[in-house]
Amino acid sequence: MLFRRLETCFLHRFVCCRAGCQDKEPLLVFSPLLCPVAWSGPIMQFKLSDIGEGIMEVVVKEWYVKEGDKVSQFDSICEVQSDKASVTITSRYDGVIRRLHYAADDTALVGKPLVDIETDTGPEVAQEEDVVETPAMSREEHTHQEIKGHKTQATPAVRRLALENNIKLSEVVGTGKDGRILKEDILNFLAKQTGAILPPSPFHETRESQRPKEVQPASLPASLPASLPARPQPVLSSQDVTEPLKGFHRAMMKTMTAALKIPHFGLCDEVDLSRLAALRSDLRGISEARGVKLSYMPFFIKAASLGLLHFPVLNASLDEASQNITYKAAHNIGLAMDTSQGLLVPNVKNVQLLSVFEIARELNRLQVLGSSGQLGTSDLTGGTFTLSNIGSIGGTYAKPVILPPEVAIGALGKIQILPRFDSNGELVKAHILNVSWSADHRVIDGATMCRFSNLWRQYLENPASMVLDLK
Ligand code: CAO
Repeated sequence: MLFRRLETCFLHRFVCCRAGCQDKEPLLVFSPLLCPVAWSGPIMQFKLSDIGEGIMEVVVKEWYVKEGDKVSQFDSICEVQSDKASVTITSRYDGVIRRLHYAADDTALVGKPLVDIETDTGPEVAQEEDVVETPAMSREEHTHQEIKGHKTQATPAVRRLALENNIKLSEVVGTGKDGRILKEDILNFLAKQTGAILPPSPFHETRESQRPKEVQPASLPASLPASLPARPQPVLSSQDVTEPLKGFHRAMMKTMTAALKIPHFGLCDEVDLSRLAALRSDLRGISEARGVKLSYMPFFIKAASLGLLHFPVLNASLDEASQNITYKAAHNIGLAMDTSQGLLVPNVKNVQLLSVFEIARELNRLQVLGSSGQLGTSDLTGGTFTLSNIGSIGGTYAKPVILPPEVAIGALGKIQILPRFDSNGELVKAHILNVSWSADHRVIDGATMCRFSNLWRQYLENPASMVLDLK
């Protein structure tokens, strides 16, 4: 919207709430972009820039500022949520917030103004064009959008340190109050990436009671979610409630509607995990001493990857439009995760190159991020095959739905101790797991799915055999 200066003088009587202005009558819709009464700097319209993944709109989850607030560069302004992930928008400018273009829960459009900031650049008078022209989206602007699940709390200095080291704050777990990211967290993150041993930290912005944690792997299991969320509170309502689907729910609707077009082939089997249960209990202590919690999942994931080496068609992606199938080199194995934000499917990248221990470590990291709503886009995209361990919640059987463009998925039920006959015909207590596979029947036939399942089962029933095939 264009305002000429004179028009603005007139308008400001109705809309101006700037300090020093005589007329405080708030608020029509528009701020006094060129109010001459307390002029201090040009007002920049900050557009919501392209956040990739073809996302065109987001929901404004929360504003961290209100009109009239002072902000500095890199201060968090708001959190928006797309159907893929959450993004925290940070300020590009030092200045004062003059207008929020949306209320919380509104849908904001990529490319449209999000917030107006009166910048601190002195008394220079902005040209009209400067006021109304939004700066072109630039690479720099992308640095003001961080993908994560909730507000990232960090000081500008910490943000700058992250930026300088090319670290996404969304991937750093904050150890400060309320998950605040400290300089030590950035340094620890860097150290883990580079294998460096940290010097004693020169930074002391930490509260005394919140001494930075040293990089001790053994501290990781303690930060893992103790258990999955308990029973939700009962809701007794006197009337129906209708609300729009937003964020991840909207994504789920879109993905699952697309999945419905896929002709699913289903195959179920049971796996005797008795030997794996014994092996895991042997390895658990060793793994925990090295700072990593070892559940069954890393074995399930590694066995799947070993199987996929023999059946690459199951680790493929299908492009319906071009009728092409792409056999993926990387085994980026997704795992359905029950998180604070609902069902998400982060993936462990390049499982074909990882040991069981490395998979467990990565899984621990994803669980910590998932439980604090901090899974980032890189964790949530690029999956090539999925496992859904519903058994950790308690279900015995499930019918998994393929996550397009992937072509196969497995659902794992609850491991139960059940009576079975061993090879000598003796009745034994066996650790039984039910698995249900779904495959895209347009490209995968039942025999292939069944052979893969057999191989996966063999690896898990004789876990020592995995050692032979590990790289
Ligand atoms: N049967 C019995 N016990 C199981 C189990 C199973 N299938 N899977 C896990 N467990 C056990 C683990 O071994 C662990 O016990 P210990 O502490 O004795 O080792 C305990 O349950 C908790 O495990 P966990 O959930 O922390 O870790 P995990 O690696 O097994 O699973 C994850 C990780 C992310 C898959 C799981 O936490 C989760 O979110 N599951 C829900 C998945 C889901 O929602 N699926 C449905 C998708 S479709 O809507």
